[in-house]
Amino acid sequence: PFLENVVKHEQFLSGEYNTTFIDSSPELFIFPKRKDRGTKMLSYIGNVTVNGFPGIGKKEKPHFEKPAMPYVDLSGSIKPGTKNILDERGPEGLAEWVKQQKQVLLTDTTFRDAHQSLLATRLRTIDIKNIAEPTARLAPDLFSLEMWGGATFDVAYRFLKEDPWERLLTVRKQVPNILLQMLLRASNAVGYKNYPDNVIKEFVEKSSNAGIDVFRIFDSLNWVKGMTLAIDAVRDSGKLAEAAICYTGDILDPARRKYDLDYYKNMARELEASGAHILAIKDMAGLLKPQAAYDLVSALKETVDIPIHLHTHDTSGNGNYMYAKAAEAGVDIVDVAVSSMAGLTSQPSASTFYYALDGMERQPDLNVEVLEQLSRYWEGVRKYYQDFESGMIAPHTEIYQHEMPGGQYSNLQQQAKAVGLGDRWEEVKEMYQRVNVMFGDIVKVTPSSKVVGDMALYMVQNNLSEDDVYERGESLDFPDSVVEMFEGYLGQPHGGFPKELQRIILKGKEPISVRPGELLKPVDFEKMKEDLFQTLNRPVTSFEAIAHALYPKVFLDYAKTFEQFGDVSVLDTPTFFYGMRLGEEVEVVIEKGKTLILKLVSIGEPQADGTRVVYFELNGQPREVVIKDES
Ligand code: 3PY
Ligand code: ZN
Repeated sequence: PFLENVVKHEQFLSGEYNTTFIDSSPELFIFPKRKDRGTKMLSYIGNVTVNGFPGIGKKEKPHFEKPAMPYVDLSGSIKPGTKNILDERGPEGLAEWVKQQKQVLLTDTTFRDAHQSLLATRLRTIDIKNIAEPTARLAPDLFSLEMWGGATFDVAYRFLKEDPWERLLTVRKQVPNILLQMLLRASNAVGYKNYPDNVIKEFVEKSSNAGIDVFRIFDSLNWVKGMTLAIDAVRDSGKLAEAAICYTGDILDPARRKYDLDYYKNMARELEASGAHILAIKDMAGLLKPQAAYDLVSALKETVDIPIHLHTHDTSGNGNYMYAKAAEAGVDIVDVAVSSMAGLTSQPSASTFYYALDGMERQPDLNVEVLEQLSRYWEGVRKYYQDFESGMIAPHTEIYQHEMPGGQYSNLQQQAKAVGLGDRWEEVKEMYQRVNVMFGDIVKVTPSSKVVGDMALYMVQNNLSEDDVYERGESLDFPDSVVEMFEGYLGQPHGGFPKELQRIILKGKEPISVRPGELLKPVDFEKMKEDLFQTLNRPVTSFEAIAHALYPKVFLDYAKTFEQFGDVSVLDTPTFFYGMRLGEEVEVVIEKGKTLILKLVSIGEPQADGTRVVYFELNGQPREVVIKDES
């Protein structure tokens, strides 16, 4: 059916055939209906109803109100925005336009970092899709929507059983006017380790084809040498290369001189010289204090000519005060989220920032009532994800001590619980801080932050102190991630690794000092596609081949689940997480104009082989599925 779709596609018929239209034409992947689509969906629902959802467990489905949709007329044309400027003037022209704006511009992170940091990245495409066009119409003055990258890529496949590329294509279709932005971990792409150079290039090219306009590129050790390949790839794609400096330490603390103003100024100069169109200050843990922001932004404004985009997490509660000081110092763009998805480990609230700048000439230029309407929608949606909330309910100023990134806090807490350290969480946080000192005070952001977290867990679990590591290190089996980082496979930290510790951890292995990408064998994508064709018994797209190159097992597991349950991304979120109540009826739009009406009639008693028969009605017709009861 895929090839049938391709040869019927208008671009193929018009003779303009090239491979890129395949990747940017989602309709090619919509195949004629298979007869058993309904049964597959019922199998999924039956399974979640009987066995629960991973991370939630078996739980009675709560009653949720439908999220309030904003009032918006969907009939007229959509007001042009920054995406139109990019298309007309190119990346340099857009950067110039940014510098000319008097007001502070806003990036809305609700579709990515906000839920990565508040809801364990579990936000599903359907809840984004429903608000994407209203957002495009109501908030065309946003600089960008951060909606992809970071942890969203693997979490979509791994836990949500949906395709992240579909999310990107869908949002692009609904939002033609605002720049779409992603977070790219430089040579780690959207993963946790360095990948071969051709994987990074291919990933950037295809992400750009599918709709990304702004790539925020960072290296987890602030190693510029690890970033240039990604910057070049983005420039080659004609999109905006936003190169980030990860903010670490405290420039106001005279006792901590490793990351001082000169360090940041030098890195900014290097990134500008490497071809960045925009400079980002990525304050991933929310460590940047208001006066520090003023000093840093003022200094960087004098150092580089490109616009400055500031990112933070509001864990301490100081986020908006810090942004106001950055605005005074001339910051061009800041990252915010709609208020019901803002604050704490997420970004500062957009409307709070708006009101904070009332009476000031740099106040954002947008309709704040619209932000309230969008916030009401998200307030409703957020309730669907209540089982993924971190439990943090008030500001944590201890962040200034442990320096853990916003997106890591709840993850490491889960990791600690999984290894039986749930009741020693305070010790883990303290150890995280001590490990950082032992590692020589490094930048901590995905994936280096995970290495620090792994080592902290390892030390708490084995009751080890720093002295123990130095004295007994030769006989200790350190976590793989720690060994790999000290081997140089995440790149080189500022000032190098502590030599003695590196020797102990590597136990005689020689570290590398070159760019890991230079040593990694390129992926043969054509061969990979052929192999996948054999494994999956169907043609695979370039998008899928990249997913497989980045996450082979995660992707294949996803493909297997898709085979078993079909496309579950069309289910409403409560049904996806909790299944159905007895007697409940839900409507599922499986494609435009085609709706299934499902009713759960009864659940049979467990049988001798551990299965249960679950009885449904599908469009009024009885259907039953057999489910293995895992309890
Ligand atoms: C990510 O890499 O996912 C991050 O959000 C880092 O801050
Ligand atoms: Zn962040």
